[in-house]
Amino acid sequence: MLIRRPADVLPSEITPEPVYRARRQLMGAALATPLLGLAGCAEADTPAAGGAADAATDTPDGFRTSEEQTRFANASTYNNFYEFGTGKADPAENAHTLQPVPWSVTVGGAAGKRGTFALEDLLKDRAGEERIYRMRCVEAWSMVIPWLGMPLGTFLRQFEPTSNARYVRFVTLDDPRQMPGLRYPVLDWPYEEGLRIDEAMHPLAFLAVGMYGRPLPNQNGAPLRLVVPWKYGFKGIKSIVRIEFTEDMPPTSWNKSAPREYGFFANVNPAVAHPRWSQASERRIAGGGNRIFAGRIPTRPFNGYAEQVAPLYAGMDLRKWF
Ligand SMILES: Nc1nc2c(c(=O)[nH]1)N[C@H]1C(S)=C(S)[C@@H](COP(=O)(O)O)O[C@H]1N2
Ligand SMILES: [Mo]
Repeated sequence: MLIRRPADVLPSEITPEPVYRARRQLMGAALATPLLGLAGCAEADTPAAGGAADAATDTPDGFRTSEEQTRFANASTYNNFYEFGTGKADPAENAHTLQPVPWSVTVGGAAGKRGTFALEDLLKDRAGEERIYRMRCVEAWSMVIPWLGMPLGTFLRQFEPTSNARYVRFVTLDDPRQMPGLRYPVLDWPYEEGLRIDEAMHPLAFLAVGMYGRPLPNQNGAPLRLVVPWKYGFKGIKSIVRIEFTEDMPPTSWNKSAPREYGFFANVNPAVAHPRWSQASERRIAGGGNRIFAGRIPTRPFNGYAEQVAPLYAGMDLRKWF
């Protein structure tokens, strides 16, 4: 397949050259061959003409939407990554201090294989995939992003979780030398998130190492970040250093910070308003021109992935378990 590189920003402009080259090698080892062999993904090169969300379709598995994609230039400069500041432009400006190579991930808890692993080794023999997902932030803006990576379940199963593994906990890097925002008590650092094990094993749950055919920019969560397209964006924890299989529901940063506003499940639900704003619609960031917001569109239950994921929540009161 051919992944077209957006012409407006060169990867070498957003990442210092040596870091970029090292990451390119990592990506090459992990992803180049399988991605080159991947068939049937021409849509990545040609977003639907007009790009109107209502004219667009998803593949039946939800793996790819034909909705107009957010430009790389916007997806990599309008970010939430509080470890680098709370302004939308702060992460792109400050995340150059993050060192995503080399990187290791520590795995613990209810699993047969625990320990600290070099990310390079964990990715070496994995097939890469591209997923084109909607991303809906709880702040009511949204993007469409082509991710590169692997299903979360595929990645997690290599650690042989036991039957006691009912949840998975993820933790972000906690290094003030690399993350200037950690000096400010905005959240109870490190950032942490979690999923129920069946959510984590769902085919739509994804671990990204790249986007738009290139390694993840630091500000988007290099070198490894979670993507859970049917949940609000804050579940998509960035720059993961620790994964733990647990018996109990793990604490999550935003829930600890404002339990009335942010729940553990955080499934996108237009019918349940945030205490301070409606979730019924969203501002889509897509297309070109000077306007970064393409317009307001209705928000869909489970962010448009209800067909795939609603069975995970059968019998649950989605208003109570927000
Ligand atoms: N470690 C960490 N992960 C994080 C955040 C953060 O502040 N720190 N912000 C979250 C929020 S609120 C959103 S909407 C997405 C934004 O991802 P993007 O900047 O790549 O679009 O990252 C999520 N992951
Ligand atoms: Mo968000």
